[in-house]
Amino acid sequence: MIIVHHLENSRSQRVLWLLEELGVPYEVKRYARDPKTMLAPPELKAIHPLGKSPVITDDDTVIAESGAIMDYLVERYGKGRLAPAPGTPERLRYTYWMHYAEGSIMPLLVMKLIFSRLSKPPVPALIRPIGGLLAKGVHQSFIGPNLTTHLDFIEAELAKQPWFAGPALTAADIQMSFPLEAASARGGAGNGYPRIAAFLQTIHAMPGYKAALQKGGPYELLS
Ligand SMILES: N[C@@H](CCC(=O)N[C@@H](CS)C(=O)NCC(=O)O)C(=O)O
Repeated sequence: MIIVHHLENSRSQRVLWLLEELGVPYEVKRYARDPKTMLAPPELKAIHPLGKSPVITDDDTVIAESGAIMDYLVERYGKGRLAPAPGTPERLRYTYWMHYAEGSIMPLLVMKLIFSRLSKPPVPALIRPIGGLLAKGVHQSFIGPNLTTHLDFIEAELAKQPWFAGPALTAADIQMSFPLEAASARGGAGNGYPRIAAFLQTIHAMPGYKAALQKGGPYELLS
């Protein structure tokens, strides 16, 4: 039996969506974030030493890291679904986006989130103005321009085909759903990105996506 160790309001939501699309039975073990720090609870470290989510167990096998989890599930349970055939240009695009999501765009979005918190509790009130100035500087000089470059790139790619790897939904779209949702929640993907907005609207209406939301419980992205 597959168990998804699911941290609330997190990247692991997309693992539930993939499992719904694959139609594989699974169990969800839900973990709450620390309300002050928003970090994962220590219990997750008992599953994998990094204590992050997602992490899944499939009987005795423990798999961490979203991309590795996606690859494992598609290879083991996909029966050829949700991934383009090996050796095709679509497969190369699939591999690219599967890695890009966590390797390129998520670090920027995590930085955006962390810097935005420098001017809010639990940072002591006295230090918040300095934190705010620091955050503004880093945003203007690094995070903002880089995010714009990335979102412009994604918008242009979605103009070429409806899904990231080609004409049909694949696990790469499921992997990319989280950074796009995070960008949208963190104010990075506003009105200037109609194709990204349409992509999000399309996936949010999909039965598998909705079923995953039911399984995972309330889902509200940190912003
Ligand atoms: N690249 C990793 C990132 C894992 C990660 O940072 N997960 C976040 C959830 S969105 C987490 O566990 N945060 C809580 C914490 O750092 O304590 C993946 O995709 O699996």
